[in-house]
Amino acid sequence: MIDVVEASFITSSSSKNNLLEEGISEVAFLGRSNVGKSSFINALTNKKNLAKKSSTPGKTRLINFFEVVYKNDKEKYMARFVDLPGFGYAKVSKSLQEEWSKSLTDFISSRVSIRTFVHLIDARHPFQKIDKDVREYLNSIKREDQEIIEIFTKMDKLNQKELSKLKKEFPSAIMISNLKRRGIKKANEVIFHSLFG
Ligand SMILES: Nc1nc2c(ncn2[C@@H]2O[C@H](COP(=O)(O)OP(=O)(O)O)[C@@H](O)[C@H]2O)c(=O)[nH]1
Ligand SMILES: [Mg+2]
Repeated sequence: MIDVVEASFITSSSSKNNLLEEGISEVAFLGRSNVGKSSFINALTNKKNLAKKSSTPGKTRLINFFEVVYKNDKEKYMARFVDLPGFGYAKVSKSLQEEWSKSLTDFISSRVSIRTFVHLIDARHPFQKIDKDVREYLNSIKREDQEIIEIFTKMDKLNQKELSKLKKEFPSAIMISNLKRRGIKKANEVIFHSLFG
């Protein structure tokens, strides 16, 4: 049994300046604005307001770092959650290149401490171009020691038929609902295992 027993905000920074020093294994969370990224970080850590649910204007381009302590039967494990700026807010989805600054892609591709990419996708819109671009981008930069985990959010918004269709299309994906707290335990375990084996 894996649990998050402690979680706290460390700092915000741009992708260029005042970056937190490397060292502790990190999970980088990415997804379109409004996909449920903040809610998911709160659900995983069992804290209502750790990641601000509605993004503060002006702060949305910042990277937020959180310290997280996992515990299993016997040991504690330190990790960090890295909340990356959301993308695809504009109605017309721009390309990743336009959305993400060079400094952000530099950060994502060069940060040694990132062990796991968690790519969040809205279960109601699984085939958006921007998510396809993110999938391709992550696969192109992924190192041997890194893992990509795709997680579909807002599964409570799908009916049984839509759910089974999604599961057929993405057999290995994890489905969650922050609202109903479905799939959160499983997600925590998969993320923990990607970090610590
Ligand atoms: N129905 C439903 N709504 C959700 C879920 N997760 C988040 N939301 C809602 O979606 C909106 C955006 O959530 P937020 O966590 O701020 O998304 P972010 O922009 O990706 O950080 C908020 O109104 C949340 O309450 C979910 O699993 N199910
Ligand atoms: Mg957010």
